[in-house]
Amino acid sequence: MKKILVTGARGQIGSELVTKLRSIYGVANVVSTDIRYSEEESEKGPFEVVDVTDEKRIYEVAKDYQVDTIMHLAALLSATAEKMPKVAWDINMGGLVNALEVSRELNLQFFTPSSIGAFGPTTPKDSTPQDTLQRPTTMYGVNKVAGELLCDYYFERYGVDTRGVRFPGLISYVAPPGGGTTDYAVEIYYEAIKQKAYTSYIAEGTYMDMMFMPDALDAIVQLMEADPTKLVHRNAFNISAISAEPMDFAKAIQKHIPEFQLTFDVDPVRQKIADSWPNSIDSSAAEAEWGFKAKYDIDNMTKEMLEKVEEKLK
Ligand code: AKB
Repeated sequence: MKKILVTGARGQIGSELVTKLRSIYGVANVVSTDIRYSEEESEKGPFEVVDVTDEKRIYEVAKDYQVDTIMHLAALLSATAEKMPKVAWDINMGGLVNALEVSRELNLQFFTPSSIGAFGPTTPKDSTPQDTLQRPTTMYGVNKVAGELLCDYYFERYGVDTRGVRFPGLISYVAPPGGGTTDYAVEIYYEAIKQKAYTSYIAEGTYMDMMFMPDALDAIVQLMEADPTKLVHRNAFNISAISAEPMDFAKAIQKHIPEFQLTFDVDPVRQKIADSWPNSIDSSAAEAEWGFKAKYDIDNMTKEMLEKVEEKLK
């Protein structure tokens, strides 16, 4: 039985991951932590305030609860990181090295997400291979590549069981993303229900990888449970479910809301980030080494997103 500490647990992934992990491993075996206190969160199960830039505090909580795994999610996303590059470096890299150090000291299994942002304009754009050129041009991407290498280093040098995936844009109706480049693919569903219209800050024809949150959560659990002898790669596996541009979302939404209208007002900062990322990544290493398989495509995801967002907004 695992005992897991989750950092950044109130963010977009953490809000759902903690619930999923508790349903598998038991409420008491998942310690939710975040920089912000939450009454609601502390009523659901073990919850502690942890600032990941404070290594001593991560150590204290990990030791007190005798966890055997850290899932380190606390990080700034791409668009926010571009606004505050130095803060992003401090949080994204400082938090990561602290969580890795605690994992080394206490001999813990370790997961942290990388991203399609770890690729750059010189990376092959279509079917981006698992092992390829990674020269990102954003602070977020620099953090993600350095993070992948750092996790490999802790595995090779200290034997820490580090594992990770390169997440595409994650789409969910539970918690909103904050400060990402792919956030339009969540906003579009809310606006489809509220206004029957959406203005995209990403230009028509800009393809990026996307995935519905249930597939992302399954991937984390599956990778962490995977037989280590089968893992050729560790940090981090390409995984994707959907390669789509804004019009693909509009067309999928129009199957349920025919009057839905998509217009464009491009944000140059986020567009530049999107243009530097792949159109579609190749998940075959994850499929071969630990059986990754997404259940959702754009159509079944859209149906569920529209139903759930409608219920939520009632
Ligand atoms: C972002 O847009 O920054 C994230 C990501 C793809 O890593 N959703």
